Amino acid sequence: MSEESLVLSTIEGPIAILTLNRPQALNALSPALIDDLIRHLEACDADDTIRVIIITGAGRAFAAGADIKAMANATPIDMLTSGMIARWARIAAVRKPVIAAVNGYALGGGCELAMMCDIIIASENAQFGQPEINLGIIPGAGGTQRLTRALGPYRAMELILTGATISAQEALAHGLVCRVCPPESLLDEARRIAQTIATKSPLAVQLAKEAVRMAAETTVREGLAIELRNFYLLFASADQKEGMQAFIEKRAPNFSGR
Ligand code: CO8
Repeated sequence: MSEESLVLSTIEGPIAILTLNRPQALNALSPALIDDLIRHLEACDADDTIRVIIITGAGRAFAAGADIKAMANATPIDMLTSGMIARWARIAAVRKPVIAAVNGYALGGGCELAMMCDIIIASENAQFGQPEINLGIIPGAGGTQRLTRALGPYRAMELILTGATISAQEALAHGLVCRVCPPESLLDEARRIAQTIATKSPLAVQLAKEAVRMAAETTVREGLAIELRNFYLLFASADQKEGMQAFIEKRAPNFSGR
């Protein structure tokens, strides 16, 4: 683990903890940081020993957005050709479950990054928002869609048009966040959730993630079709046989990932 890295990676058995590490810039998501994050995420996704990924931020922010200084003089063509959109799509394409442990500001691209994760937990001092309107732009990495699904159209519209932020408690009330805890116990809480997921069949976890994602990304009819396909598919796995046999034999299952 190098202290200079823009993303620090700690492996704890089946859990990888990735820490955004530009605290002096509130973890603003520069192209280099995003590239480093993608490199780590894709390495974790390819590593069979890792079951769950946690993303958090060093210092007082999760991430205060895309790097404004890096974008300030960009032309539309720069934005198009920089590969920025493709980069963000690679974050959302990770197959393993990703938990965002939001330790402070999650603004703009930082809020969008959290919403690309599968589970969001927050410390009591976390703040969520899409303040792009204050910069003369709008969210570009999914904020108008994912925040609207999480908060409902009226509260999301208010936040996106005014640039206001919401607290961890309000995010909890809306279901954007599933748990709020004191800052000092945030990572332990994320680890607890990750450990529980890590005991399940990784195949079932991956196919469940895909099916749940469909609920937000497609129609109910298409989502139901994916759910059914994945449900049937799991009956081809050794883990399904093991899970059901273990239940019948009143013992804990031993999932192999096959
Ligand atoms: N980009 C670059 N630098 C930042 C950013 C950022 N988003 N946020 C904070 N910083 C830097 C500050 O410039 C400052 O650096 P320096 O010390 O060199 O001046 C340092 O971090 C500390 O920040 P502050 O002094 O401002 O700290 P405060 O505690 O006073 O304020 C805030 C904290 C309220 C979080 C404030 O920093 C802020 O408003 N930050 C900007 C938030 C924002 O507007 N975010 C949205 C950015 S745009 C975006 O995310 C679009 C995503 C689009 C993706 C599209 C892909 C296709």
